Amino acid sequence: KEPKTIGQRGAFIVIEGLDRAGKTTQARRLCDKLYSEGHNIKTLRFPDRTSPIGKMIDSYLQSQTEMDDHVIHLLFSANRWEKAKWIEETLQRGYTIICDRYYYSGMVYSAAKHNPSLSLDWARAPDIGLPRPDVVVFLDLEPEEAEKRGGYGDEKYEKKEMQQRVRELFLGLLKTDGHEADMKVVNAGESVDAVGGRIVEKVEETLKKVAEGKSGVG
Ligand code: T5A
Ligand code: NA
Repeated sequence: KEPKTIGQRGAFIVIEGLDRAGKTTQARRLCDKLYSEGHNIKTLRFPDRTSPIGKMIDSYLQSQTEMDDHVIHLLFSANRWEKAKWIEETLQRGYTIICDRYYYSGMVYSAAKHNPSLSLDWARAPDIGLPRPDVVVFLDLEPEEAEKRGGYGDEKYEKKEMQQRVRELFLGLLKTDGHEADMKVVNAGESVDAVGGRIVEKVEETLKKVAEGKSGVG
């Protein structure tokens, strides 16, 4: 069918949050909703575990491979750069992209390790120049609540102390000027429907801005 947004670029929507905050669940719901309204949609997730770099990341996250903190950080970033051109082109073709995690996760998870030579600024550097989102929805959840959800504890970073530091760093990004996109916080502790409704509110504001040519990024 004809794109609803023909002649106009799509919006770049990023869903961020702690492990188990419901990012994948909500990204899928949002995709279905926007698609049913006639938008052209593509989805993306990071890490993309399908590429050769993604396979190295997967092996690290499953504790099958050990890596220096800087090395794994740069692989996560490279994994995004692998998709950068595709993101630009897809937006230009009028598709809205819904992306499950992006460089915000990249920065905060690495900086949360408290490695003295891996500051938040160092962590940000390799991602400079990647396509900028029009909106970032941050799903905020108490690590205690996250722990109660299915599957928690299987992967490398799924430990309460780490998640607590990650949350503090995410919330810190909200107060930092110049960290690009408009970051919107949604309480992820409510029901799937309630959280979904809040996300749609935020995203509709952004879609309107993009349609009016008023979103400065993307
Ligand atoms: N990472 C990632 C980095 O260190 N650097 C980087 O640059 C990047 C991109 C893997 C790890 O990699 C790190 C961060 C991570 O530690 P991942 O592949 O995104 O990243 O992780 P996953 O394990 O796939 O996903 P998450 O654990 O983050 O889960 P989601 O997607 O937030 O949550 P979801 O939707 O799968 O839901 C989890 C469970 O909760 C339930 C769901 O049914 C499911 O069982 N649930 C709810 N329960 C109650 N109420 C709600 N509102 C619920 N919503 C979902
Ligand atoms: Na996920």
